[in-house]
Amino acid sequence: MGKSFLFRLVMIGGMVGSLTIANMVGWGADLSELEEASDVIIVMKDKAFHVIKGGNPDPDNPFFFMEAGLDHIITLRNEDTVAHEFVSPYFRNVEIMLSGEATMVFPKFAAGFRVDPGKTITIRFTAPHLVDGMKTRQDLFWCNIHGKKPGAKMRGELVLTETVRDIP
Ligand SMILES: [Cu+2]
Repeated sequence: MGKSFLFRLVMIGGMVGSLTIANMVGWGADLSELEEASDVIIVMKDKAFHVIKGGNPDPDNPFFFMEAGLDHIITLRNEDTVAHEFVSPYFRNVEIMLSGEATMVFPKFAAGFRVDPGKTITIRFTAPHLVDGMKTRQDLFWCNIHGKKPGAKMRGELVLTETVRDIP
């Protein structure tokens, strides 16, 4: 695999309010290396999210964990024949670096990525700190095409926990 990536970032719905997704550059590593370095890997298949690393693999109840204040790498792989999205209110105020080919999407109160069939992307960001006294923070993530309605399959939860690992 080469070291160059195609970046196709398209703003849909316009930039709104406090959105600070920025600094979207590749960071020079191979996508497969990035996948290996990922603490969370999510496969989108059969119109469901399969969290195969870093969370619950059950597509009926997908969730994954992140630690507050630490760097995280998430790989998203679309193995379906239709495009899927990965959006969350969580990403509205997080600065994200993207590797791979995706379309940025900004549905109401959320932000995220649309990944075409057969494509893989990797995103890297620093998880925010928890507000004082909070042990965890939970946010929904969903596919805004197939998981918009409560009860739909393409909906899951992102769980931000207290920092457990040492910060170097
Ligand atoms: Cu979808």
